[in-house]
Amino acid sequence: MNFKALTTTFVLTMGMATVAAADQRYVLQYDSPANDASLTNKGKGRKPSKFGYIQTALPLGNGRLGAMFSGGVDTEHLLINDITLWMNAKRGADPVTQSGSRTSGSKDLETVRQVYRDGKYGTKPDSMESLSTKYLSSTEPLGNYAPFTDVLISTGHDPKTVSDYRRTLNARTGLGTVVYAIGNTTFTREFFCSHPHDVLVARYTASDASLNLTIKATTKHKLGQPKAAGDRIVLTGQAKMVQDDIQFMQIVQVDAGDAAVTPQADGSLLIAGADEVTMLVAGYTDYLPVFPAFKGRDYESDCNKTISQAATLGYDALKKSHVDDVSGLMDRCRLELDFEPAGLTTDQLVTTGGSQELENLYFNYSRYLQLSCSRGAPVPSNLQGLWNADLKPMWNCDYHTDINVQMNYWMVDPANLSESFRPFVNWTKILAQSGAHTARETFGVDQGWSMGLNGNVYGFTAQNVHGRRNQQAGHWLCQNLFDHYAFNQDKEYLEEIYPVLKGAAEFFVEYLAPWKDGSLVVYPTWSPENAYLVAQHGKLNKQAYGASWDQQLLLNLFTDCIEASAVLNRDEDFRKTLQNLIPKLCPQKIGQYGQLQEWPEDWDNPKDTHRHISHLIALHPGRDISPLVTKELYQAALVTMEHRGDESTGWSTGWKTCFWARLHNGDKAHQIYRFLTAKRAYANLFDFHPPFQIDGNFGGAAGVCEMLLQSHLRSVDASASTIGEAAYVAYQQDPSMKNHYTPIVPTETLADAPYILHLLPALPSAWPSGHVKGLRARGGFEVDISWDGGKLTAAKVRSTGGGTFRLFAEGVLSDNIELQQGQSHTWLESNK
Ligand code: FUC
Repeated sequence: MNFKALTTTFVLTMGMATVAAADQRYVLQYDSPANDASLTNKGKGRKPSKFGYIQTALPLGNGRLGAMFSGGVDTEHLLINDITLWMNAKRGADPVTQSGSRTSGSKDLETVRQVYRDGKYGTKPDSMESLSTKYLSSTEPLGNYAPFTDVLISTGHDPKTVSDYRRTLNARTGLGTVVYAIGNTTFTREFFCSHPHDVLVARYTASDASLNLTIKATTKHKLGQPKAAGDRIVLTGQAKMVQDDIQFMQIVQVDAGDAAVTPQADGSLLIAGADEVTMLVAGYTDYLPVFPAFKGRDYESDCNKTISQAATLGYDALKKSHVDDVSGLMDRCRLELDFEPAGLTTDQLVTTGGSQELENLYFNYSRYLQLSCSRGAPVPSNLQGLWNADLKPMWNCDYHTDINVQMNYWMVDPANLSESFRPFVNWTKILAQSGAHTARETFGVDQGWSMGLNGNVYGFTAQNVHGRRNQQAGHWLCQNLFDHYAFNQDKEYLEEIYPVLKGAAEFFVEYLAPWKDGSLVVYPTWSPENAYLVAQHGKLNKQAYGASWDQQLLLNLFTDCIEASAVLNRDEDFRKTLQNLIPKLCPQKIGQYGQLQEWPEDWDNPKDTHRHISHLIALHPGRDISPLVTKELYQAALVTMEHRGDESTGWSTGWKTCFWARLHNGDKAHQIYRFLTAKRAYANLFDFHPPFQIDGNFGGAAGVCEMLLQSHLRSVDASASTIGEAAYVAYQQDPSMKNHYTPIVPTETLADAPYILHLLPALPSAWPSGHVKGLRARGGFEVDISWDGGKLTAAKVRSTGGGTFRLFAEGVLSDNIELQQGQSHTWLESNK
C-alpha cells in the first residue's frame, strides 16, 4: 500500500466519526458565557473553581493585537491587548540606565566572587546574596505588561430568556462565535482578529429581529475621554511610565447598514434597529523597538489608516483573508489521533480527567495560540502570551529567561510555525545591543553582551534586584536562535543572528573564571530557582558557581558558534579560542545516587522535587544526552527524573513531557501530558501555573512533537550502521575520574553532518493509531507519519531546501538519503 492510499484508508475507515472528530480536534465549545465577574488574574493560590474572565473567555490574536471575548448575553466584554504596551519602566534614558545595569565593573565583581570562593552562605551583610545585591543587581525599574482597552457591547437581552446557547472558537479558522435563541430568533456574533489587515472584527446578526446595541470603549489607563463622533469611538490614552509615558490610540468603527448610529456624550455609540452590525477595532501604541528611545511610531496615523483600509474592504473580504491566513498556517501541520468524540463541551472534557480528544485539541489549540500571540510583532510573547487584563499582573507578565520565554518558542519550528519565531529574533537583537552595556558596566567585560533573569520590551538586560538571582541568559536565548537555523537552514538568517551568537560567546569567554579545581565555571550564578544545603543554610541559599545547566549551555553555545563561523566561513581565530576553552569547562558529574549532579559538588537531595530541572538542559532542549548515544549520562538523567517526580506546575509538566519523550519513554511522557491537559488547564485550555501562564501550553505542544519525531542527533560517520556509532557525542568519560564527563571539542566538519530523523521515538500506548502531517525536522525537512496498532506504518520526508538526512525507523538506521528541494522520500512498513 502506498502512503497516499494508506492515509485515505485511515480517513475512510473512521467514516462519519472522522467528520465529527475533525471539528473536535479544533473547536473549543461551551454552553454558557465566560465568567465575567472578575477581571483579575492575581494570586498564586487561585483555585480553578474560581474561574474568572481570563480563565473562561476565549482568545483571539493576530500576533500583536489580541482580544478575548466573553460571550455575555447582555454584555459582550472584549478585552483588547497590544503586546507592546508596557508601563512603570523607563524609556529614552541614557543607554546604561536604559539597560538597567548596575555600574560596578570588574573590581566589584571580584569582591563578590571572593565571598563565593569563601562560601559565605545565608543572608548576612557579608554573604554572597547581600554582596551580589549590593554590587551587581539593578536598581532600575523593570515595569510590567499592561492591558490596552476594554470594549463592551450591550444587547439589552435578558440571559434568563435565552435558549440553545453556544460559544465556540475554531482554532483552524481563528473564528469565534456566540449563538443563542430568544423565542424564534437566533442571535449570532462572530469575532476574529485579522493578521493581514491588523484589526479586530465583530459582526452581530439576528435571524428575524433587529439589533439595538450600545458600544462603549474604556481603558484602565489615564485617558483623554473616549470620544464618539459619527460611527466611531476614538480613545486616546497614556500608560504611566517612570520616564516618558506611553501614548496610544484605539478606534472603534461601526457599520450598522441603514440603521441609526448615535454618538453619546459619554463616548458610547447607540445603534437602533439594525439588521446587522459590523464593528472594527484598530489600536497602536507609540512604541518602536529602537534602543534606547523605544518610541516614535506614528500610532495615530497608523490607526486611522488601518481602520479606513479595513472599512473599505468590508466584512466578507476581511473574513476571507483572515480564514485563508489562519487555516493556511494551521493546515501545514495536523495531528489526527484516532478517537470517538465524546460529545462534551471543552470544560467538560477537562473535568472528565483527560482523553485523546482533549490531547489532540490541546495540541492544535497550542499552535493556534502560538500564531495568535507571536507574529509580525517587535517583541515576543510574554508569560501570558499577549492576553492580560491586569494592571499589576503576576510576575509582571514579563520575560523570564530561566525557562519561560525559551519554552514559549520550543514548539514553533517542530510544529511548523516558523514565522512565529521572528518576534523572538527581533527582541534578542535589542538585548544584544543593550546587554553590551551590562557586560561592560556590571561585569567589566568589553566584548559581547549579557542578559539577566528578567526582561521587558525596553531593553532591560541587568541582573535581578535579588543577588541570589544572579544569572546569565545569553547562552540559553542563543540556543533557541541557533536551533531555528538548524530547522530551516536559512543562511541569510544565520548571517543575521551570527553577531548575537558571537557576542553571547565573547561575553562568556571573558566572564568564565577558574574555580579551585582549575576548571572554568560561570559565577556568580544559580541553578534556576533551586537551593542546595537547605538544612544548613536555608531556602534562599541559591547562589552557585559552575551550575550544570550553565556549563551545558556553554558547550552548546560554543559548539553552535564553531559551526556558524564555519558555515559562514569567518572568524577562524575566534573558533580556535572556543575550541581551546571547551576542554577546560567544568565537567558534568554523576553523583552518589546515580543522579546527574545539579551543581559541581554532590549537593543533590533525592527528595527534592523542585519544578526546575535545569541540569537536564543537555537532554532537552539540548541534544547532548541520549539513550542511544551517551548511556551513562542517560541513566543519570533517568535517576534525576525519578527523584523530581511527576506532578508540578504547568510549564514544569510541559518540560517533563519533553524530557520523558527524549528519554524514549512514551507512556511516561503521555502520562505527564495528560496531567497537563486535564489538571493544569483552565476551562479555556489556558495553562495554569497557577495562575495563567502560557508557557505550559507551548511546552506541552513541544512535548507532543518530541513524542512523534526527534531530529537533534547528527551522523558524523556515514558508514556506521547504529546510532551509537554514527552520532556525534559531546561528552566523554574522564579516564581518571570515572563519574566525570568532559566536553568534546567539535571540528568544523560537524557543520556538514546530516541530522538523524527518528520516527515515533516515544509513541505512547494510549495513542495506538493516528497520523501527523507536516512536522518539521532539523536539516530542513517536513515529515508526515502514520501509525497503527502502536506501530509505524508509513512516513514521508519532504525536503524544503535540498539536503541530506538519515532515517531511524523501527530500530533501523538508513544510509545517507539526499533529496533535492521539493523531493520526498517515503518509508513504508510493507517495504521494510
Ligand atoms: C520562573 C518559575 C516560576 C514562574 C515564573 C514566572 O521563575 O520558576 O515557576 O513560572 O518564572
